[in-house]
Parts: sequence; structure tokens; C-alpha cells
Amino acid sequence: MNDHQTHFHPEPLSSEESLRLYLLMYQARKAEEAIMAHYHTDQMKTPMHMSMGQEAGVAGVIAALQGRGDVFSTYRSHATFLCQTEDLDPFFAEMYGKKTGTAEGRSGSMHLAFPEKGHHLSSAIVSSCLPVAVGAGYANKLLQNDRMSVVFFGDGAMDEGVFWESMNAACVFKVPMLFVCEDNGLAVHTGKSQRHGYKSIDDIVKAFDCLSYTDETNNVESIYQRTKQAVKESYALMKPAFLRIQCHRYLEHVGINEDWEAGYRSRPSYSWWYENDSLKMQRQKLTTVGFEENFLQSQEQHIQDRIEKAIQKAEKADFCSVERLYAGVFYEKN
Ligand SMILES: Cc1ncc(C[n+]2csc(CCOP(=O)(O)OP(=O)(O)O)c2C)c(N)n1
Repeated sequence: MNDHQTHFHPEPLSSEESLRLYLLMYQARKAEEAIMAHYHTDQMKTPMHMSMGQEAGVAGVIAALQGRGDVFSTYRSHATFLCQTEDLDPFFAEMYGKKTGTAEGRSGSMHLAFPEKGHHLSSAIVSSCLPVAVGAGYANKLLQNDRMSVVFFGDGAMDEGVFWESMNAACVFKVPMLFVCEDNGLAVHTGKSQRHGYKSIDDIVKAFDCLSYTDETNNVESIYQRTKQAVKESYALMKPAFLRIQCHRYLEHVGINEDWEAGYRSRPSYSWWYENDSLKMQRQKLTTVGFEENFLQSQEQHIQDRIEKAIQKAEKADFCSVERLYAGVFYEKN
């Protein structure tokens, strides 16, 4: 914990904020459950890197930015995209490869982008969004537009040189922005101890001239509060903020299934994460702050209905024309 974090005494959340956080996570979780239910039809021609289990970090951070975030993400970006845009139609259309998708169906699950709604980029190339986010953060600083660049990445991104260059540049140029490390401890099947030549992400980040925060609670409200603090302090001190969120990836690296039989991890060692599932915890919280069961169920049903409608629309939509297939693709003629 950094010195400034000892003064972390957040205001209690309003019941509306608690509800909003839950519904953001619920939408991401149910959208992925719908993918799991429909994937076997083989109409979604895209590999799936599922966010399931990691929703609290994404919803907490994005909600804390209150619409002022410029979001950059990884290929594991279903939750990021849906929490930022709350737009199910282009999301599912892209999964089905249809022209109403975010990239006219040409890029699939790993490259979701909707700049008009603040979700600028996701990429299959590990770490590649980091320098772009630093550039956006620097532009925001010069423009004084009250927006905040935020880049989500996994602990595996720290295995890439460009991570260190991006952190360095953000610190040297005093860019107020958020680096959000979704630390699930794995790069595909390889744990941190086999990849990192240092013992602690928190300790090594503290050597930079930036702010650093850690959340290991899997509690969306805690992450929301911590991000609000990080945003405030990042602007006040004109420094980047690094937020490490400990999390657990529920499913296989790529695909819609569990993979305990692969042998690189065992379910019992993750029992805490299932007992403290972020959605389960937040739903319990909502009942303790007075939301009626009927009301919560109707809110959930509304989201389920929107997901079903988005899938139906995506199934019926057209593919983009052959002429559009290479539109926007950069190449040089010899
Ligand atoms: C530049 C680059 N190097 C290697 C890969 C192969 N690769 C795909 S996923 C992955 C692991 C990334 O782990 P992490 O960043 O922690 O993300 P997570 O999958 O845990 O969300 C690697 C090395 C890649 N896609 N890009």
C-alpha cells in the first residue's frame, strides 16, 4: 500500500450506484453465457477470449470514469466493450461476422472498437494498446478536455518491452491516465513466477514516478471507489496511475469451456474466487440495501431480453459485401 492509500476513506455509495455496478457486470456475464449457449451452432466464426470471472475490475473502473474514459483493451474485451458502450447490437453482430458489427463483421471478438462511444481499440497483439493509450492520454492532457485514457492489460503484457516503454513515457510526460493490470496470474498456461524476473508487480511499479493502487477483493464497489480515488489523484498530481486488480479467469485461455483437465491449474486452489464471485456478492449487497427481489428480477430480465433480441438481429443481418472486405486494410504495393 502506498502512503497516499492510507488515507483511503471513500464516501459510501448510493443505492443507485450499487445497482448500476451490478447491472454492468450482469450484462457482461449474461452476454457471455449467451455466447456459450449459441457457439455450438458455429455461426459465430471467431475465437472467443472470455472475460468471465474478471467483470468486477472492468465494471468498477469504467463506471468510475463516468463516461469520460477513453478505453483501450486487450483481446479479452467483451466485458470492457459492453461496460463502456452498453451496446449489445453491434457487439453480437460482430460476433456473428455481420455488417452491422463494430467492424462490419471483419474483425471478430478480439478487435472490438467503437470510438464514438469511447471504446477505441482492442487488439490481439499483447501490449499493443499501451503506447496508443499513452498517446491518447497525452492528447487529453494538452486538450484539457477532462477525459481520461485508460488501458486494460493482463499481467502477461508486462512480459513485453513496450509495456516498460509506455510506463516510462507516461511518467516522463506526466500523463494523467490509468494503467489497469487485470492480474489473473496467467499468460495462456504460464504462471507469473516463470515469466517475471521480479517478485511483485506492486513493488516494481512503485519504482516509477507514478501512483499505484492494488485491489484484491473482487468486490466491484471497492474497485469503483479505488478508481475514483486514482482518477482524482492522477489529475491532481499530473501523474499516471497504475491499478493492479487481482482476478481469476473462469474459463480456458481461448474458448468457451473450463479447462481444469489441461493440468496447469487446479480448481480447488481457486475456491475463494467462486465463493466470492463478484456478481453473487453484489446481488447480496443490493438486497441488503433494500432492493426488492421482484425489482431486481425485472431489471435482470430486461437485460436478458435485450441480449436475445441482439442475437436474433445478428443472426438475420447480412454479411458485408465482397468489395468492403479490404476497406481500411493498409498495404503497400511493390
Ligand atoms: C506480441 C504478442 N506476443 C505473444 C502473443 C501470444 N499470446 C497470446 S495471449 C498471450 C498471453 C497474454 O496474457 P495476459 O496479457 O496476461 O492476458 P490474459 O490472457 O491473461 O487476459 C500471449 C503471450 C501475442 N498475441 N502477441
